[in-house]
Amino acid sequence: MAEEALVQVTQADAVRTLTLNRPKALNSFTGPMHEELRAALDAAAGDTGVRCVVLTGSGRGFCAGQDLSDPSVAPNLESGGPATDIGGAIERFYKPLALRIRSMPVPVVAAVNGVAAGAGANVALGCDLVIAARSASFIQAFSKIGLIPDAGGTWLLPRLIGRAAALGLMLLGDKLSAEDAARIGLIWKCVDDTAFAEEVRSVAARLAALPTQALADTRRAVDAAQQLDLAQALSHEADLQRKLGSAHDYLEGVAAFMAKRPAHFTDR
Ligand code: T3D
Repeated sequence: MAEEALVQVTQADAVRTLTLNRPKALNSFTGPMHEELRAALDAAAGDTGVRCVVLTGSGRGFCAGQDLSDPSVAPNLESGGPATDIGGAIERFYKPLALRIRSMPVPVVAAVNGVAAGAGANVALGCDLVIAARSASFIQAFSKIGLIPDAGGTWLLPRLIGRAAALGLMLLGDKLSAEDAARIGLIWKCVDDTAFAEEVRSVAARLAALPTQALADTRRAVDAAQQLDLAQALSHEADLQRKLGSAHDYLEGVAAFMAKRPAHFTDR
């Protein structure tokens, strides 16, 4: 019998959903799951029929971060010996994953269906929109096991919620409810569990119908602006706008506005 995929891939219209699928271990990351996720993201990036990606988890969790029982990263509890090179695992898996998500040519929605802990939380927070079910939660679990936040956490959290709140969450490692995550601006939205699937479907469909290149360039401009002064950011905006201004979607957007009809965006 074929082994079950560690990342399930489904498609509805132009929305591709990638579902982390190790529910018994709360979808925590192993090397093979990383490999499947990377391949699935690359495939979505290269498929012009995909205009939005949704990342979610199967079962009751979104992702509990690194699988701590994975011998390739766990310390040797019996001998008390050190772990293998954890930094190597980050360079090999988490860094490329965080950068892949951030450079996708389409918007990426994290649909956080349950607990998101450790690197699982930061992978979600690196997505463009984070929608969480009310029963979901976010935990910067790293300090509890003697590590620092990784998968981009130290970069993302201060930018999302400021240094004070970021350090509070990261040093104490407390569980943050989805409702509080939305209240402090860590995520886009918290929705009731009963409305969660429909909200994710509807937002993803809306994103898929919008001008894809402009959405990806909006993310690019926002990220670049973190490192630029105002004059540089204005120039970067001009460069991106120049490129978008000669694309089909701009022509279509303006034509649709003038004709008072819905726009049909197709650039990818
Ligand atoms: O190492 C490197 O490569 C560096 C990279 C590090 C990145 C990281 O992500 S470090 C942080 C790793 N994650 C954690 O420390 C979180 C560990 N998990 C938890 O604290 C809790 O499971 C949760 C708070 C997330 C959920 O708690 P709860 O009570 O709802 O569920 P549970 O009973 O703890 O977990 C359910 C099962 O999932 C359980 O297995 P069992 O007993 O039913 O067979 C548990 O062991 C398993 N599980 C949960 N998280 C992990 C895990 N198994 C392996 N690794 C996990 N991270």
